[in-house]
Amino acid sequence: MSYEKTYIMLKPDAIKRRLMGEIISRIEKKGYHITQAKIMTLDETIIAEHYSHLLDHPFFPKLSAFMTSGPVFAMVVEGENAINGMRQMIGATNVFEAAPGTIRGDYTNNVTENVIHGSDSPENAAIEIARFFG
Ligand code: IDP
Ligand code: MG
Repeated sequence: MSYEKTYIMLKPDAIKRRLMGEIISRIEKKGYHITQAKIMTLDETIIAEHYSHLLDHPFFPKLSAFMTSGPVFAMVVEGENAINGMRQMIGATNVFEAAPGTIRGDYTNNVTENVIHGSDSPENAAIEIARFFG
């Protein structure tokens, strides 16, 4: 176990549905620290970078349109095992397999509009924190 920083982003659906407070509260109650945060609107260029592993998928244009459709809430979340711990809290990418009690399991039934992003590895956490917080 090690003390880690991860990049967490509440997606435009979370902001539109006014779920920010509830989700931030769940992160805090777990014991993590939110050490940086900002609301921003992303453009297609940064989404193509952030989701470069998905550029060739047929759903990419829909994903990009969604992610640029309104503001996101970006955070650096810190704590013991924060990277994997947040992924556990977020739940599966396939929302139909996201367990009840996870954020996706509790708040969405839509494969694209799935409320929240969390870094999937220490390497990507460092890249994503640098990408969005400089
Ligand atoms: P993750 O968000 O759980 O890390 P990724 O595979 O990195 O999953 O996918 C990034 C985002 O792309 C997902 O969170 C979701 O918004 C969207 N996405 C992933 N797979 C699909 C799909 O099959 N159809 C539509 N959108 C998808
Ligand atoms: Mg991912």
